[in-house]
Amino acid sequence: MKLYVSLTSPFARKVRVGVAEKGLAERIEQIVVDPWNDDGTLTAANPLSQVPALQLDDGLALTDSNTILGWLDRAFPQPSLWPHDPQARTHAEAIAALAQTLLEYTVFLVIEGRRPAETRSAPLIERRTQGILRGVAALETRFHASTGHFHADSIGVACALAYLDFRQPQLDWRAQAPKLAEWSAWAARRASMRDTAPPPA
Ligand SMILES: N[C@@H](CCC(=O)N[C@@H](CS)C(=O)NCC(=O)O)C(=O)O
Repeated sequence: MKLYVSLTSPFARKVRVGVAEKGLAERIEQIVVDPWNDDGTLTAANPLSQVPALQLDDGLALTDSNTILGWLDRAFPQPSLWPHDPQARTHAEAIAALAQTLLEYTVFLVIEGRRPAETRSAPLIERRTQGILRGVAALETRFHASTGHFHADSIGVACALAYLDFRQPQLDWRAQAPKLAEWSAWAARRASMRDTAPPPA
């Protein structure tokens, strides 16, 4: 199996963390590509030129971090990325979805920030920024910040907060989320998170 990643993509990081948590590092070859400047390596697996993409041994390529994590959990059920209890699972899925949209909003700010200043949409930047801050505030009260496991919701939240620190360090999310700040410091020390931290810019 081949996993196409970039070392700065938070979506790819979610999958890399999942691979590490499941102890699959030896079974999945990770290929580092630049989705914005691809020589055809990535588009052969993912015609949409996005990471992460997982090429299975039978040739089928899976795209999208959640689809890939879902497949990994079915193909290698232990340790599970989700709680067994249906109610707990629904809650975890709600949190994972919040974290995913937080990531999407943050990536939007990064992409918008790379455009010439006069072409940026100030209202949309403001809308996404406020959305991020409300999303973090919601996680502060809704996320069951456990240190007893590292399920897919935890992976998503940890990657989303770390990506905010990486790309939007001026956004002081910790001021409104002290519990999350403490948990995020714990998550950052986990081997799977330490080993997938983006390289210094
Ligand atoms: N929904 C996808 C999003 C993947 C995504 O947007 N990846 C970015 C890297 S952070 C990418 O490859 N961007 C290149 C592009 O959109 O052209 C997921 O969860 O995996």
